[in-house]
Amino acid sequence: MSHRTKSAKSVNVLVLSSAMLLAALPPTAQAQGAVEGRVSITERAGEQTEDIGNTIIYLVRNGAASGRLGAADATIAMNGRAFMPRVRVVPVGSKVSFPNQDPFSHNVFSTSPLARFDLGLYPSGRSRDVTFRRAGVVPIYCNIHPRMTSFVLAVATPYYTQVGADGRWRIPNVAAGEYTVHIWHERATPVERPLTVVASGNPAFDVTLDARGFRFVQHRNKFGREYDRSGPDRY
Ligand SMILES: [Cu+2]
Repeated sequence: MSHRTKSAKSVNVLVLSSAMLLAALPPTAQAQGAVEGRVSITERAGEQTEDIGNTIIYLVRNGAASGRLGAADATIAMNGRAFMPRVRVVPVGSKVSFPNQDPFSHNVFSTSPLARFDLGLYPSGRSRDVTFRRAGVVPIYCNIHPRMTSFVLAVATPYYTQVGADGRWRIPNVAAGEYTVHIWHERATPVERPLTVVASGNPAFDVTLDARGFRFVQHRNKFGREYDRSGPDRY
């Protein structure tokens, strides 16, 4: 028994010394840095940005396969005839659940070629889910309520975030290297910029998106037709 305790102790000491050794070494290929910045949107004259928090930022490493991504399951609730939140970013392979928190039924569907699905009509308190297996932006709707819209961005990288209500964002622990930064907002032209990430002292990465070309277009229902309350194909 005492012998066991002793060997466990010496293993601990060994682990500790290697950790100290690593800490003393200069930055290597394992170096990681934080990247942060601020997003703003150029709007048409007289219009103000109220949805900057729906902006997604993700970093894709140049010339490298994304490797195995850990799934990060997420939730988009249906509440008050809206998808909450409106925008979610998840790594490819993640499952997104759609719980119905309203006292009446909703439908959830997408006609996107990246993830075509129809979860059917389900009542209050029920939840159904979709696993997003391909990278890209998937618009999601309800076949009963034409104003209900959400977007899932499935990304092939572990480095992503959604910006705050003040437009600020930060992604910690990014492996040093060459990246392409992608900035997405539903009303703006998507932006891609190169970025070199170093272990410390990355300069602020500020971007202004352009939403002046945006025009709202009502999406079609899951049958590819206009929403019609009196029609026979509501769900
Ligand atoms: Cu609905």
